[in-house]
Amino acid sequence: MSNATRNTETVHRVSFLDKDSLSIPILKILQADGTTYEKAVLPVIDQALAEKIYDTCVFTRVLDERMLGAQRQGRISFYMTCTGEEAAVVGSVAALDDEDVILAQYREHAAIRYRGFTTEQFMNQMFSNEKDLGKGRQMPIHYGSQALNYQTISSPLATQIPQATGVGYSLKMQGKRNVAVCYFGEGAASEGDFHAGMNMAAVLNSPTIFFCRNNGYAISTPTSEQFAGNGIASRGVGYGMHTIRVDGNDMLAVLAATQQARAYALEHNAPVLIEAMTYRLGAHSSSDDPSGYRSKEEEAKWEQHDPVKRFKLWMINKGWLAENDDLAMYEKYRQEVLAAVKVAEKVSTSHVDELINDVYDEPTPRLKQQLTTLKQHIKKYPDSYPKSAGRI
Ligand SMILES: Cc1ncc(C[n+]2csc(CCOP(=O)(O)OP(=O)(O)O)c2C)c(N)n1
Ligand SMILES: [Mg+2]
Repeated sequence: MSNATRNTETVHRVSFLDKDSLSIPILKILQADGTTYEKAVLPVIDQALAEKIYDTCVFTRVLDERMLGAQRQGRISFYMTCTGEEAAVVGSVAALDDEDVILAQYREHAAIRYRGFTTEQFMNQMFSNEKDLGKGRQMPIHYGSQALNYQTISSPLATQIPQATGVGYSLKMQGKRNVAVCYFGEGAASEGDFHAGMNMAAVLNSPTIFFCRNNGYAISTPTSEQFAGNGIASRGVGYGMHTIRVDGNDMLAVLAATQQARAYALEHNAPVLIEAMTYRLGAHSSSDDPSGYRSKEEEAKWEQHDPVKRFKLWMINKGWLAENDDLAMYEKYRQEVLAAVKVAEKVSTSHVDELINDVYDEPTPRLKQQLTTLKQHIKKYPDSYPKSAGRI
């Protein structure tokens, strides 16, 4: 046959497939009480790795709590939390090599932290000051770091998906033993870019891990109103991709799936799709109020599945952590974040000329014109802009 259909089975009466024709199991390793399922095959993990994972979770919880507070106080303009999804993000990044290139959506700051992004770097970005690696030109939470192989977050949904396909392909062409890793939400998977990127990756054999955080919502839209199919995993199979669905609140399941996905992607020069089933415990962003579209009972149910608590119990069972060991960690990070806020909010913004630098090799005439207009505007309304922006 000239097309690429695989099976040659024929039937002689009409018989349709439906979404339940494909049964997709969920990988679960860790139980609610911190013990593992009897027949579970554990990921590769030692005490040092477990401690790094837990430390990243604690930092992320503290950062989210404090920075949402800072947003409420008017100190930063916007914030998004990862609360409830820490196992999906940290469990996956912990399976990677530091040279694997991450292209994230926006709720994966725990991953850049895991790679070594400092508290000061977080603050410089969120306060849009001149020390920010992006020179303060992006909204808060749009982190990026060339040194950490973490491409800068971009607000338009799903743009990172075809880009990740290209990054994975280029890593292969360069002969590197590394993969691209693309994080996205189930909502972003409704964009055309998702389909283009997935299909290209499968056809062109791009070693890319597509990691979907299926957290139940795209802002206020529940998954039941987003798609009628069997989640996102069914699409991976449709594109001819190695695919797995995991309990996204189970640190060990996510770690195991991502370790094996990475090994497979490298060995076969092929993409893998991981669908992590989780729940966005917080609001979509600091601009959102979930009470308008979901019940407190639903949230309370998911609070019972706290991924950080479950992993902590496992560490206690292993004898790698004692019940109250983390109190000091939480306190240390609270102090650290608070101190970093106080420093970063006093650092001046970049010179306004930086707005158009390194966008193109040379600023285009149109950009130069827009900058001139902006400077005139700032001169006219100096009180509406930070003093440092007025250095023109
Ligand atoms: C192209 C585009 N359309 C709409 C938006 C507005 N928007 C920002 S986040 C979001 C929801 C995305 O949901 P999901 O991908 O599930 O990620 P989650 O927020 O649940 O982590 C929407 C609609 C956008 N940023 N870009
Ligand atoms: Mg979502």
